[in-house]
Amino acid sequence: NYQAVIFDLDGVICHTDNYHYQAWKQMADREGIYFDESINSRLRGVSRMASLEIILERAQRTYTAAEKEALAAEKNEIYRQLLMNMSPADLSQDVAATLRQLKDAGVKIAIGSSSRNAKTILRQIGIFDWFDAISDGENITRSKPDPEVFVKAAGILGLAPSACLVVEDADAGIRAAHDGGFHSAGMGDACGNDEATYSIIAFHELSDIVLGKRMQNGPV
Ligand code: G16
Ligand code: MG
Repeated sequence: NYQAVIFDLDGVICHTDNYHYQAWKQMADREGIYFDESINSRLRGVSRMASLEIILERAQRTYTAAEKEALAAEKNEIYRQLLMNMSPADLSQDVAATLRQLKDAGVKIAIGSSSRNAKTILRQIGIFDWFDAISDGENITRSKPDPEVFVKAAGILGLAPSACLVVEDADAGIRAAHDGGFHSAGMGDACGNDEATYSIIAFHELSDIVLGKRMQNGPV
């Protein structure tokens, strides 16, 4: 059994990929840089500045550090405007019911996200105060696949990594969990990741895993 579950945010608790895409796309179009959905999928779980570097691989010229800061800020302004469209309707029944079930069973729940906008998103969808710990882009110096964001979440909970399960949709997040000594459940893009302890299709599968009713995948 696990004493806590640390959830990635984007792609796990809710879906903001399309907003990230629209915001980066506006910035890229203005700069005349080619950008599409397939490049966007490489940005999953990656920090803002690292995402910008991936987008600039297609740029026709080099950008100074100050110009990069300005582009990232421009994208974030557009993104934050789009986030204002989010509401409790963006929280699925499956996620809401599972979180409640875990809390009712006495399992602690935490967020481990690369995003500096994590708290805004949690407030928009109405679950900010459900969590026992929030570790996000604001309190880390190294982005996933570095385990820092999850190690800090476990630290706030006062638990060892071995007592926590990490839930992730990105390969970088599964690697971070693995390297930090956490068991993990991979979903979405990370569903087939063989470094993950479990693979899940539906969120409610977490109840059985956390409450000790389900076996691990093969050796990891
Ligand atoms: C999320 C997204 C990434 C995004 C990153 C930083 O990570 O998956 O695409 O680049 O946050 O976001 P922001 O620009 O808001 O700081 P996660 O870890 O929640 O999946
Ligand atoms: Mg994610």
